[in-house]
Amino acid sequence: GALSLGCGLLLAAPAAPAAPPIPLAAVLPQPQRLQALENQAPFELDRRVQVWADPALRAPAQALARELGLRPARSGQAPATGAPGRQIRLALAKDLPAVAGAYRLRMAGEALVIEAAEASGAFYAGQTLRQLLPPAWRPRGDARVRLPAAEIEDAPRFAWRGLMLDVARHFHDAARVKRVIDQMAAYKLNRLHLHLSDDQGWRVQLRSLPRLSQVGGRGSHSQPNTGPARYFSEADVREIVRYAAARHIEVVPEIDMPGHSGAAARAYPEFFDGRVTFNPAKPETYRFIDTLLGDLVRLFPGRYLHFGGDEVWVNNTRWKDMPEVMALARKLTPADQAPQLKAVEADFARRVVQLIQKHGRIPIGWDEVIAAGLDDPALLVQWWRMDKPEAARQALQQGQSLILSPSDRMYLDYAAGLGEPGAPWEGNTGGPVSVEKIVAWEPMPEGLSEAERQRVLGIEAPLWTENVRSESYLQFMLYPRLAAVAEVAWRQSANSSPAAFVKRLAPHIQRWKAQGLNVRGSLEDAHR
Ligand code: TNX
Repeated sequence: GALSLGCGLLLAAPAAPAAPPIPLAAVLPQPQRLQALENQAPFELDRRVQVWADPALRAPAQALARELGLRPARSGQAPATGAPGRQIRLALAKDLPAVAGAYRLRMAGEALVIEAAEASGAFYAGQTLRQLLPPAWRPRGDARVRLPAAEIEDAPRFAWRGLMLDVARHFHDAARVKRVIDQMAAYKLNRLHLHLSDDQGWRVQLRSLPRLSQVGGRGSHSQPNTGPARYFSEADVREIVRYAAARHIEVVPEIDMPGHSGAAARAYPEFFDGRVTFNPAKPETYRFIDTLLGDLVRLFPGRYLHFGGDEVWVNNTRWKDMPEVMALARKLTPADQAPQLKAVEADFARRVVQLIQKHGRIPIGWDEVIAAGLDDPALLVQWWRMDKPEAARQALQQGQSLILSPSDRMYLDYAAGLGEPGAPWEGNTGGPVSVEKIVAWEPMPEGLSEAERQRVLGIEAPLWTENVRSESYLQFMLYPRLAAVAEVAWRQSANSSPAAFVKRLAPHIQRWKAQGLNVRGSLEDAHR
């Protein structure tokens, strides 16, 4: 720091002590290769550092400059001669593994160099860098941080690194969702699956079917069908999608069908069974779904559309009491067999898959659709029933791709283990789900062919919200487990013990607390 005197003389003020960085070993998720450069000088980060970027990496460079509180990035190469001073440089590299998100970060002496083949890699390098900064660090005045000389080479294991948020049981608004996106980005997650509809609420405004949100948006799990309608407006959706995309996160909308559809049934009962399940026997039902999907794809620009397909039978459909549905069952079942509603379930799902494909999207369904008989290889299957591994295997054998969400490792609505409420039903399906249990998980099933392994796209952790109303409880359920989910999605293998992972978490918990998040640390936090 320098003190300017009236006569133009500059007097050096004693420099503020450098804040200690977070240890390299604490970076989460674990980078593929991380090496301290023992004999080289540290890189000092303060507000004078300049950011330079290849034009192709301008967006992540600007984001990084902003996040670090530095002046906007400049395009091109720093001047080779003269005294350019300390710099962060973002450059295109061609010698990195051909995996989206790969990057190299080298910091020593005067330069911190980030190399990537595309923007997401540079963005993730920036997230790694941010993690090394002390929790409440800001580049003001004399503040500086001395980063140890090091080289990191990194790339994700899985292309699908997801979090699902149930905004149907209890609505969580766009501002809340954006705060979750901030943390997903910090830990390099890249898919945000929004469970937009269920029995308790319909949470997205669709232009052609206004009653879905106006009527179906009323109520929640704790206050069924009462109170003002709560849902994302078109503007909310655009803002969430834009905010996520700027952080290399794709939003995956889910409309659950044919079961779990009670909210839509309140709005347009003519297409339903009188309760919570679509009427599969009416041609108008499919026109309704077609209209709904058309509006949805105009709002959500991503590649995927999740149509649910789970728990049709758990949810007590009235199909067997509906003559037109039984007639359809007879038509779909071989003549020598009793009419089967399972055939109706499969037929419904097939038609919805075709409609989704007509709208140019890749369909995703929960693993129940495999038992129902869907074998279209274009279908992406989200496996959650940990006690039904055969469904996951069958999907792979049918040439389908998989997202792994087994409830015993990935269900964040389950208690984390300290005796907080969690979900009353979790005992049957593998809960509670602790940080240790998540990171001890090797997600790739054994005995797969190479082709099958390629079709295991990754993992996703759902946060169902029957019991999650407030943002503080939402945070309690998400943190720190979100970092454990990210670890399993990104790391190449479980190369450290769960206990070691818990140690690496410590500075992250400190940072979350500094950010004001309700991190699960003690049972009392659950009840704030
Ligand atoms: C099962 S997982 C459901 C959800 C519940 C969840 C609660 C899935 C596809 N269906 O509707 O919220 O259990 O743990």
